[in-house]
Amino acid sequence: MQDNTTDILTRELKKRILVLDGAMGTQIQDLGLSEDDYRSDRFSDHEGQLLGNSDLLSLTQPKAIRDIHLEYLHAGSDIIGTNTFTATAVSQADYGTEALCYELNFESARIARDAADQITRENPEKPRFVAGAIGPTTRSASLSPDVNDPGFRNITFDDLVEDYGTCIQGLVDGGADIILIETIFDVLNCKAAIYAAKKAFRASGTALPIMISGTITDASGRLLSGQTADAFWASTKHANPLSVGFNCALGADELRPYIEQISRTSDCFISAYPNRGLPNEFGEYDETIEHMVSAMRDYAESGLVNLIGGCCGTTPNHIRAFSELAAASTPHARTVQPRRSLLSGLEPFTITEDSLFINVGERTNVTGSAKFARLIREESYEEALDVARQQVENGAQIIDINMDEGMLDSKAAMVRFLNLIAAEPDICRVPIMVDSSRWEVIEAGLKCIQGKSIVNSISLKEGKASFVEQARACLDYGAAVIVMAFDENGQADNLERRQNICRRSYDILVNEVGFPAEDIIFDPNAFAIATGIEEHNLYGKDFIDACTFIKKELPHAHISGGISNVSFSFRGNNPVREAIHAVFLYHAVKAGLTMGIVNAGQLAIYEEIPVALRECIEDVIYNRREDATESLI
Ligand code: THG
Repeated sequence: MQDNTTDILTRELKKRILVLDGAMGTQIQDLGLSEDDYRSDRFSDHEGQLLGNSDLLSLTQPKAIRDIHLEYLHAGSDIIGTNTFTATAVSQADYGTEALCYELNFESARIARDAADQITRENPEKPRFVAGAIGPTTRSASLSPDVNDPGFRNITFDDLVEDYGTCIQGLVDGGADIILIETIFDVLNCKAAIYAAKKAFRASGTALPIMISGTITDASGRLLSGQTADAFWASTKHANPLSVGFNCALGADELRPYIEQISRTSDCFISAYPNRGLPNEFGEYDETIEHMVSAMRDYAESGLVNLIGGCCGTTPNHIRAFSELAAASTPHARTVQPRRSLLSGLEPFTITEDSLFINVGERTNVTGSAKFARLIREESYEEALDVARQQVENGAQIIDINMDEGMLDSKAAMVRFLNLIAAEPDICRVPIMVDSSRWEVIEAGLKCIQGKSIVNSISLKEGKASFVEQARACLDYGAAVIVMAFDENGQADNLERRQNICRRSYDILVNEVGFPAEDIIFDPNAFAIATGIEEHNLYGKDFIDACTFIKKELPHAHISGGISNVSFSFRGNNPVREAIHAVFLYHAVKAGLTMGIVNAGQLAIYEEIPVALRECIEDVIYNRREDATESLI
């Protein structure tokens, strides 16, 4: 039944523009209900006010809610949203009704289901659907409510997953056809909802389509948490949503550029259900229906949308007008996107097959920088943030963060630092690479980041089962992965093992886990060269040859390496180290290296390195002479 509904929905969406409903709040207000009406018999003894808890009406005034749904259905809504916008425990706690969460969602879905089914029976040619609405809550997982403590949070990802999980289960059990995550102002909250939905779908064996709708509340064109429309798409694409779009906010006129933007970058159906303009000083909406309809007509005529509806202030009359408009318009044709990795901080970052070399800043690593290690140990987080900021200023397009040190509580340090970074737009505009050899540290980090990050790293080190489990988790959190050439027998240290492990990892990820190949970044182990140990003589050449192999044999995957590792035996001699990095990069990039973890401020240029030195380094890298290392020294 459920799969069938999804098929029908998709078919309808290809054919025509579907109409959502309008505001529930405005309709409820018009009823002029009293405190006693909100309570009914069931909550007559409840302590504290219940007036204003509109989702509670699904339990106490179910007929009123059903009638509002019917009005919208009669006006032409194809999809109605459940009366559950604030039916999370976080929001219900304001009324002391948080224990009702499951029931509120279940009953609200049931009421909407009944109403939709009744109207579908009357006219089976126009099937009606129920979208289970998930609101943003009043709390924000990536913003601090305390201006004096930007790293503070009053809600965590885990809290939200649990809360949303209950809501989603109620909506699914009550008969919703779709999960609609709406009015998203903090994309980390949305990612928690996506995570909860995937978990709930797996547990119940029913996967409903997901619709995602953000809200852009200011003229800078960003969500409240700072992301642009494209970054928002990059961060939520892993939900594989049926639709993405925007609702609420400034009204149809102001929303248009962002709808246009996301219709170009995403590859799913596009939704738009704006407010009826901006409210006046009394909180009322004055914008005329004609005005809103003419703005929406422009959306439709420009081929931008597949789903239209109204948010705050809109009424069944709006929906009636939108239905006429929809019937006379052609739907947006989903944009076909090239295969590419879409990452994000506050801004999007795209990796394609022809991307130029990408700098990943290495300095925010307690094992790679004595200074950064000291700052973290001493809890000098302000200065530690400066290290990150300098990396970005010096050209790092992604920053690697590593807190793996025995003396540290790595998990706590990772969480603290990432929460602080989230308050620094000049740092968190770039994507983050969460670097740890401990999965629990990586997972704690992913729960703090609203953007699409890179996990550094996973591998077959502990066997296939945990590799698969971690890869699946990356899909649930929405992260790309670095896969190290490492298996049950250890780290690959020759070309053949590098090739075999990368291929085996790729096959498992792509064929068994369903991981998008463009979100896989192989690291074929950049080891120190010129160490004087004979077994190390091919380390440089094997890495480069492994790049050639990956590029050719493992389609769409990308390649990374820890470049400063290569020069480790020249520690203390920075000019030579930098020359080695430049020469090594020059050849590795030619062989297909996509990105390198580097000291972003200190990259020398191949052509500027004295020829004699350059040749010495090339002799070492390619193991061209017996005395290569000696002559370099
Ligand atoms: N692959 C992947 N991730 C990685 C690595 C890799 N993460 C960590 C590391 N290797 C890459 N990062 C660094 C960071 C710093 C240095 C080397 C690699 C480094 N630091 C100087 C030193 O130790 O001599 C500077 C010391 C200081 O400033 O105190 O060389 O390979 N996936």
